[in-house]
Order: sequence, then C-alpha cells, then structure tokens
Amino acid sequence: MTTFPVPNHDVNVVLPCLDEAGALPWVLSRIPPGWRALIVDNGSTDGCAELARRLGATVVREERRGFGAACHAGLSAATDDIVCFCDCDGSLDPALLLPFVAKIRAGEADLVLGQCRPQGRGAWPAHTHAGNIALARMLWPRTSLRLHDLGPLRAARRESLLSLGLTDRRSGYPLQMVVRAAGAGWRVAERDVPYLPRTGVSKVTGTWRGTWQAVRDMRRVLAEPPVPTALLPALSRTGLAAQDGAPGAAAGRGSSPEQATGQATGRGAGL
Ligand SMILES: Nc1nc2c(ncn2[C@@H]2O[C@H](COP(=O)(O)OP(=O)(O)OP(=O)(O)O)[C@@H](O)[C@H]2O)c(=O)[nH]1
Ligand SMILES: [Mg+2]
Repeated sequence: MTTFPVPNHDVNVVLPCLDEAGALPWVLSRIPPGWRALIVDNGSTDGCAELARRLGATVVREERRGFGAACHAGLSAATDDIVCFCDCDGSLDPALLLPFVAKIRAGEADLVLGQCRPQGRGAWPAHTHAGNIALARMLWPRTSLRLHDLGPLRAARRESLLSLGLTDRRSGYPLQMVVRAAGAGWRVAERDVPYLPRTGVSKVTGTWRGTWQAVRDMRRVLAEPPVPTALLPALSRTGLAAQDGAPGAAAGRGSSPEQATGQATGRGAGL
C-alpha cells in the first residue's frame, strides 16, 4: 500500500528545456517543496535559462540537441537519491510525481512511469496516439512488459538509472530506459497522469515529421540486441555504445490509475 505525499529533500527533478520560457514559471511553481529542480537548457534562445535562474532553479547546460541528451545531462548532474523526469512545456504537472516517489521509497517499484491521459482537444494528436499504440505492441515481445505509454513523467533511484548505461541521446532515451530496466529485472509501474495541451510551439508530437522521427529512433532502440546487464555501465563510460541511439530500448502506452506492470515502458519525446 502506497503512502504519500511526504515532501523530502532527496529528490531531483530533471526538466529538459528547449525554448520553454512560456511554461517555465508554472512548471517550477509545481515542484514539490524541498525537491530540487534541474533545468537542462538545450541551447535555448528565448531566455528560459536566465528565467530559470531568477526563479531559483539550478540550470545545467547541454549543447548537444536531443531529448535524450538533455535528460541524460540532467541525470549526470543530479546528486539526490531519487531522480524524476518531467517535460518542461506545461503538459505535465511535476506535483504528480509525489506518489511516484512514494512508491520508489516504499520499495514497491524500481521505475514508475506516467501513463498520459490527454485532457482537452489538442493535448494529444491522433498520430501521436497511433504511434504510442504501435510502440506498445513492439515493446511487449521485447520486454514482456505490458505498458501503455512511454510517458516523460517518471521516477527511479539515481544510482540505478546510471547503472543502466543509457546511450541514446534522442527520442529513444525513454524507451531505452524501459528496455534496459526490464532486462535488468526492474519492477516497472504505471500511474495515470493528466496530460494537458502544451504551452508554446510543439516540437515533436504535434507534427507528423517529429512523430515519424521519434518512431524511427525508437525502432532503432528496439532493434538493438540485449546488452548483458554487467556490461551496461562500462559501455556508458567508454562511450562505445553511445551516440544518437545506442543499445537497447522500447515503448508503449497504457491505462488504469496505477498498474504494477511487472517490468517495462516509456514514451517518445524530444528529437
Ligand atoms: N524536442 C526536443 N525537446 C527538447 C530538446 N531539448 C530539450 N527538450 C525538452 O524536452 C521536453 C519534451 O520535448 P517536447 O518538444 O515537448 O516533445 P513532445 O512532448 O514529444 O512533443 P510536443 O510537446 O508536441 O512538442 C520539452 O520540455 C522540451 O523543451 C531537444 O533537443 N528536442
Ligand atoms: Mg511536449
């Protein structure tokens, strides 16, 4: 049984951020008390890095474009025991992470993923929905995980995440996290989360091109042979497997408020 919410000081929230000045104030205002936000500025030109500093957040600079590059820079910069990920475009409320973290703390799951429930018209275009269903189908045979989403809202322990040796630096990053977590025997849980229309201009899922690129990135991750768990951190350190989409990964989309799926999942985002 999960108990929550208990604000604590051992949580970093990684917020990949590329020109999200419009959404940033609200997103930061929703970080639970005591948690530390890490804004990963991915070469923004709209002043959101300065804005984040003014609002009291720590800013990590990642020159290399790509959703995975931004997420991994945040994970590498994190120092707290538990690391959460959340998009910085106003589509997801970081406060929803409280029960995610409670499950991790309680030892009920190793990775908790948000299954996005679109709220209102335009929150989730039809092609995005179709893409997620396709990815979920591809994920199952690879991981035995019956996931429904590869949502960007997620939580896990920092050391464990680092041990996965993630190498994808584009849209395959969330999928690779799930595939490798499944391969390592992690317990993966899903929780329903409302998904709001993003603030500002859509970069990925709001466009066919962006969605197609994301699906291609994830197919590449799924095509990679399983990597022996013992080799994962070494591969990551040496960069042998790193690049725009290296070993291991998968995705999907799901339902029901809180599902213990055994192991698996994620969602596509950020090119
Ligand atoms: N796409 C993309 N997003 C990045 C990058 N670097 C950081 N991000 C951030 O990653 C988060 C997810 O990207 P989004 O552009 O929202 O991707 P999405 O949610 O799949 O699609 P849309 O919301 O429709 O654009 C946002 O907070 C972005 O600002 C990058 O290089 N590419
Ligand atoms: Mg978005």
